[in-house]
Amino acid sequence: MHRNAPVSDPDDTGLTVTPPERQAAGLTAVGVALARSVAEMGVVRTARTLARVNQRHGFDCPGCAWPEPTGHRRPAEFCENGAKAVAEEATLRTVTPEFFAEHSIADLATRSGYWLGQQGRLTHPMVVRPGDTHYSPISWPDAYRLIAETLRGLDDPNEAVFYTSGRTANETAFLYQLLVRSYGTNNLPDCSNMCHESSGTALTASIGIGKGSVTIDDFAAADLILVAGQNPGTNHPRMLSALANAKAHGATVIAINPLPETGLIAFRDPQTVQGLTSGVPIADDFLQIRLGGDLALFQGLAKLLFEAEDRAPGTVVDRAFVDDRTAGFTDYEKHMRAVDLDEVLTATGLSRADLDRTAARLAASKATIICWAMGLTQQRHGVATIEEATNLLLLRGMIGRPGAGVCPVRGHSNVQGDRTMGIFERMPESFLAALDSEFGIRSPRAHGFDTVDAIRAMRDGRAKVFVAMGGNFASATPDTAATEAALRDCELTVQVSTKLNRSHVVHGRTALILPTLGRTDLDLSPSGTKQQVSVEDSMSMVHLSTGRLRPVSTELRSEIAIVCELAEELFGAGHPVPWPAFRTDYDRIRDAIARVVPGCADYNAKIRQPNGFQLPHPPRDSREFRTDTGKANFAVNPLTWLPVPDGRLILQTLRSHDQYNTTIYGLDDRYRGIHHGRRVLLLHPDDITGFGFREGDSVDLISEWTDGTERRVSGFRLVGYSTPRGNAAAYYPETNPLVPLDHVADRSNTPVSKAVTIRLEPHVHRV
Ligand SMILES: Nc1nc2c(c(=O)[nH]1)N[C@H]1C(S)=C(S)[C@@H](COP(=O)(O)OP(=O)(O)OC[C@H]3O[C@@H](n4cnc5c(=O)[nH]c(N)nc54)[C@H](O)[C@@H]3O)O[C@H]1N2
Ligand SMILES: Nc1nc2c(c(=O)[nH]1)N[C@H]1C(S)=C(S)[C@@H](COP(=O)(O)OP(=O)(O)OC[C@H]3O[C@@H](n4cnc5c(=O)[nH]c(N)nc54)[C@H](O)[C@@H]3O)O[C@H]1N2
Ligand code: SF4
Ligand SMILES: [Mo]
Repeated sequence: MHRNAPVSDPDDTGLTVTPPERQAAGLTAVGVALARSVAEMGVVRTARTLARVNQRHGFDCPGCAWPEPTGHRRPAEFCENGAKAVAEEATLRTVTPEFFAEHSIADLATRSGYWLGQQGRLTHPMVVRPGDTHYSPISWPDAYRLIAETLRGLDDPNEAVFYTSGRTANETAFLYQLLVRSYGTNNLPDCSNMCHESSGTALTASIGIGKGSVTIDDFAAADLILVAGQNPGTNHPRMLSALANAKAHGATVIAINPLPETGLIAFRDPQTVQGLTSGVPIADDFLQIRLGGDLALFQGLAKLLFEAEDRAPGTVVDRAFVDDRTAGFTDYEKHMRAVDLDEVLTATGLSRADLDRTAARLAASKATIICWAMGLTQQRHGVATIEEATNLLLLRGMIGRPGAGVCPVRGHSNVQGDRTMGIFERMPESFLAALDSEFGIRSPRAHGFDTVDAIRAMRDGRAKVFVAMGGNFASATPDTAATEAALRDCELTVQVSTKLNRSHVVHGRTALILPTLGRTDLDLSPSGTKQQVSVEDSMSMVHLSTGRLRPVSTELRSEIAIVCELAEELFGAGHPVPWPAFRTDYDRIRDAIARVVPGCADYNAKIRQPNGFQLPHPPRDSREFRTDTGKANFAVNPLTWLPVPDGRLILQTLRSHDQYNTTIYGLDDRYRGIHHGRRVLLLHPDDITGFGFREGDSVDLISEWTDGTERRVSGFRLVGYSTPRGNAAAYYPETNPLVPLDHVADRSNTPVSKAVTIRLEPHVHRV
């Protein structure tokens, strides 16, 4: 039982700080990956498992959504963090009923997320009822009955909320939304609401589809690649190989980031002999921008592009494309020409030379890609910022041609697929109508709750049942105190999970843990055949994934089985959806997907092609834009940025190299030189002294909100770091208590986790 798992919680007393590393990956990364894997699963299981990551007959890496190469696959198609994600799931440590008998919920509630995750895989369905101090085992049928009875007892189906985290495969996602809509609600919040929702909102308005327009092959064909608000060395490590390859083909790469992230500065590809010894500098240029300054940057660059067009008419603006395929250009041009460049310099903290150099590169490039992630989306003006990035590309006709386009780099490995399959509180009428006609149900039409609205509804007593298909809602969401109170107020909370986390110990009056198979686990049908699932990556490639490891417990059920069995209990015999058939043969689910989900015709055959298949994307495929105007829309936005209030700091909350969202693999952030601890605040050295502190001092961070309320987290060590003045950085989820629930992005309702106004106070040690 839970071999090698920590018995006591680590603290930060051993925290040390060294200079940030200059190069990402290389031999150290290989060593770290292997050591972690062997510790969790032993030598034999490690060898078997890692050999199958991202291979054609293997399983899709449960790490990020970066795509696999379409051509030749190397024997090791994974990165250090992919190996960590696999080891975390394939661990042989277990959390059994005996574990829950030993540890009361009150005890578990005092443990860190790191400790909880390190205990191992959940093995049995568990329940806690009002008055219980411990979780105790429950049979699967009793668990389903409990959920079904509670759901049937609600006054209105809209009093239930069904969350999804982005690891869920397409088949599960399709059935889960079908269950939820058959039950009668569109309350389908997901992790995307906290992640790339701003990208989806902006791209849908601008180009008519909320997904990226480039493929992995476009990288090799690009002249210029902008990487804005993203830390690929840690969060999408194999993207560095794609960038290195692009450079080998002559591309220029510009990093736009408040922090000099290690992987972007230099990268050693552990897959090549040369990469083990020498590094390739990835970024040709680094624009050290102020937090929230990107909208101003993109507008400033647009102004300079119009001035370049004046100097050499017909060379910068792609007139044919603009006239034929876009709407709103005249207003956009007028607005951009009026942009005040001095304000842009203040907003971005960049120099005029930075702007001129970048504009010249944009004007000269024949194929430009703009990549981005959370640095752009988790801003109050995130949607407008992404619209401005898109405007810049449209102006140059840089969409739907080789080597060019928009590239929102997705987080969770199947977050994009889940949305395609209907996990969205506002699916379009065409999808709902197709679903209804396929199954003979009547889906509700009223929009449901997204993540932030779901928390508000639970807080206000409008939602009483919370079901989560994966994820860690209690830790991942903003305003931890408010969210935890909202969850505790629920009549029932249900977590379908692989690993123990905070959301199991912050629960409703009755709570269930339903342990499930992960991506790496063997999933056998009742007749003994290997079941396969499918996923979609960040570039709309859909392919199969097959788990092969023997599950750590015979009690684990697949997510699909759990959804089907719950539906059978909830709806009884005679429901028009063939739940039992879906449960035994996943091909049947895919046949239904083929008839309901746009672009999925012939799904079963197409996912069995060697690379799977690519979903249609009208702007990419044929420069068609299915927007309200039938053309690509130039958006016009006011110049918005983030001044730093006097005596205050703007805090961004981000990931260390040793975590996957709320799953903490270890306490090191190697590339940034932080070791054995996570409670650090990275700050410009002059700000540390300016506020009267010294490096290494311990401080409390207090966020201030417009309604006068304050939120505090304690005991963070000050680390001098290269970041713009007034801009600080600290790890999530430790800092989530600071993000007010109402601090959300305009139009996408995404929590603004990259711009929280804080002040510092010396930390007073309580005796
Ligand atoms: N190993 C690992 N891989 C992961 C994850 C993980 O936790 N661990 N999480 C997955 C998920 S769900 C996601 S969404 C992605 C997240 O991938 P990222 O978006 O790379 O994740 P963050 O750590 O939030 O980093 C945000 C980056 O944006 C920069 N930034 C912050 N604010 C601004 C700004 O205003 N302007 C600009 N230009 N830059 C800014 C930060 O300095 C940082 O480099 O990664 C996925 N992959
Ligand atoms: N302050 C701040 N907050 C943020 C962010 C930020 O940058 N700053 N980032 C946001 C982003 S981008 C995201 S995506 C969210 C992440 O939010 P979530 O997706 O909710 O959180 P994760 O930490 O990825 O969830 C981890 C848990 O998922 C479960 N799990 C893992 N694999 C499986 C599986 O195969 N099946 C099932 N059923 N369960 C599984 C395990 O129990 C594990 O503990 O957090 C958001 N919150
Ligand atoms: S880049 Fe992402 S998907 Fe690829 S191996 Fe690494 S973590 Fe897994
Ligand atoms: Mo994410």
